[in-house]
Amino acid sequence: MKKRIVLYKRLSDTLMARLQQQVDVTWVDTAGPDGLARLRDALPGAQGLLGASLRLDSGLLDLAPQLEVVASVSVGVDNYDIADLTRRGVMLTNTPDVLTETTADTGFALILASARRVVELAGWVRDGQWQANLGPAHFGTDVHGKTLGIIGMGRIGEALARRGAAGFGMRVLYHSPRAKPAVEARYDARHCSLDDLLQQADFVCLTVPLSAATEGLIGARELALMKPEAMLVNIARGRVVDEAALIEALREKRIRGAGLDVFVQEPLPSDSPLLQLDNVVATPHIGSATHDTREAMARCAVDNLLSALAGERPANLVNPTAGR
Ligand code: 8YV
Repeated sequence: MKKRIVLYKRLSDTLMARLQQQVDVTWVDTAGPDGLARLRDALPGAQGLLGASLRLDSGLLDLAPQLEVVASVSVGVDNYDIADLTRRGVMLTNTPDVLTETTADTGFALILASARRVVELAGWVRDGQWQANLGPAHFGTDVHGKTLGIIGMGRIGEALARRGAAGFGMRVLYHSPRAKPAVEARYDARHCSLDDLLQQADFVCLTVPLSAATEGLIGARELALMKPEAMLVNIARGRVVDEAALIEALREKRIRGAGLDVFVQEPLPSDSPLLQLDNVVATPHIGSATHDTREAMARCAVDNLLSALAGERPANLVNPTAGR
């Protein structure tokens, strides 16, 4: 008897065909006002879930008492109650590694776009404003040779350090719970306190996972420590930053600008004050969003799901004590 899974993130035809060979698949479109109701109707009897970006609370999990595994198409798992899943004996898997380089590219795209005012000035050209040679009013700031401050030195943080040190000759500072001697040796990076990093970095880049320890990590106090010519780049999660404090610091030009790919509320409302600021580059959570990488993530999630349903230990198990 094939096991049944609920799929709530679209897969390529290739991956869908592979999945349907092994399990019975119930596709649920969770978008729109009735999306959650459709998910609730599909959950009873499901042994597996595959998707992303949905908060699977206890109310939903209560509807799926036979659930064995949740395979997330993401590296971040802040939208799951891991303790609750573990108590229920439900394995949670994620998709690290496959998205590291693409997400670090996004981080550097935001560093460069923010520093050189690419979005603002591209709009200026499009609006027919380019009538003469540029003057200081339209100059940006250099990236090469500056100080890159990375908060969070995991896979993505290290990929950013490589880009900064090897690609742009940047001095690399980083803040993380533990020093990473290998990273320091490879990129001449220096482990420092959060305050030291904020006071010295020209680009402060957030790559930490969202947790109780990192929520609100960058607030008014931390922003006030940054140099007025410094820029903040967030490719982590919106709630790592006190968004109201950031808006005020940007409005008052207490920091030069921000490159943001994640927000407290996503999609970012069109009336967000962030979108009224010329010194903000806002992108719609495109961190891992390339064709190749999203296919690789989905493939990794399918591997994790099928492995777990076959009674094996999945490669990317977030909660190893579940299922025991
Ligand atoms: C997307 C991410 O949210 O992997 C993560 O944690 O934030 C992004 O890659 C995710 O890929 C949604 O499918």
